[in-house]
Amino acid sequence: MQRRKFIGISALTASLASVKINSNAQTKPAGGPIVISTWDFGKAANAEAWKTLSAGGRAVDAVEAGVKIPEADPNNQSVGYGGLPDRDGRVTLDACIMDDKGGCGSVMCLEYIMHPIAVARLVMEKTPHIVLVGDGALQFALAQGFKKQNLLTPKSEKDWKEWLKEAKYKPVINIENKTAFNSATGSLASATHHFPGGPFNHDTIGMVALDSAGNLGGACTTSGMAYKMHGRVGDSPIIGAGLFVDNEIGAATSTGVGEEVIRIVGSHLVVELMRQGFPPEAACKEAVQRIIKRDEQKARQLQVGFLALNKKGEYGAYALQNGFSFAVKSNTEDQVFPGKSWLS
Ligand code: SD4
Repeated sequence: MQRRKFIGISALTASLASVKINSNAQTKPAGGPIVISTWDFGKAANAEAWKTLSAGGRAVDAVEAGVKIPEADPNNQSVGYGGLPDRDGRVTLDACIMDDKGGCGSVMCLEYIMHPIAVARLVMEKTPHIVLVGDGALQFALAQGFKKQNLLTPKSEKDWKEWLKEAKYKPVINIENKTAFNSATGSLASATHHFPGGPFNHDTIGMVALDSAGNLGGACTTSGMAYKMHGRVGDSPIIGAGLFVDNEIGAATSTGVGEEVIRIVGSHLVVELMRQGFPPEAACKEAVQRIIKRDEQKARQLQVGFLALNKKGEYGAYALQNGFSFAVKSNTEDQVFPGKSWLS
């Protein structure tokens, strides 16, 4: 028994050593309440979530309220209203939510509803199921009183029509321009969201929080990859891929090329690594390394980022490419950080 325990600890120590945690890791003890979310627009979403957390509310309520901000923002072309459509011009949304009791709900390929996260929450709470897709998800949403509306804004329609001229089907996530991260404002210049020949085609909001009662919650919502095939679903609404919450250990979420995240069931992997003793940033880094190991050449061409929070309120992030950013709000912090990455 003793020997087995020793071997277990030695193996863990060795694997942690191989991770080579950067000395200025953003894995700082923060304690709860705390909320973290992907990208610079996470800051406004965190501010909304904070209203619930600072009033002693539940993490699951905070994250739902928080991610509704980018969902309703017509200028955010990657989440909810104003999201870039699929190749057929249809805005199809993916979202999932998890609470501290192992509850989870998800909607995939949902059209016409501005707040897919709220529908996912009701799937969790009002049905015996976890996932509803397409027409079934819409039917459920309408029955719950959600309003049907056109989510394709004139700007997104114009961008799609521009894309149609060449209609190059390249579901490749752009790699942000590393020089454009403004650490003073915590924002990525809009130019980074464009790559030659087209508008940016990603940015999901993934948000995880720890409330003052010490409970975790998480939400993830997106319009997915721009100009995707109709019916394509990424990692974001898949429990364990785009989001995972285990109230004993921690929570994680992801952004980037969903197909790569699904292959490694990324967010679940990050949480399981934290269970083994990895700090959040090291857990994210190890998950990124799984993607690199499978196909290094391919990994050079795409972006995936993970964000994690453990039960102690420590957080960390890691991405394939430079340019990933994440926002943190706690009693002591209200900032956007550039995420560390494999490629600089
Ligand atoms: C997807 N992971 O649909 C999403 C897109 C995304 O940053 O996160 N982009 O694959």
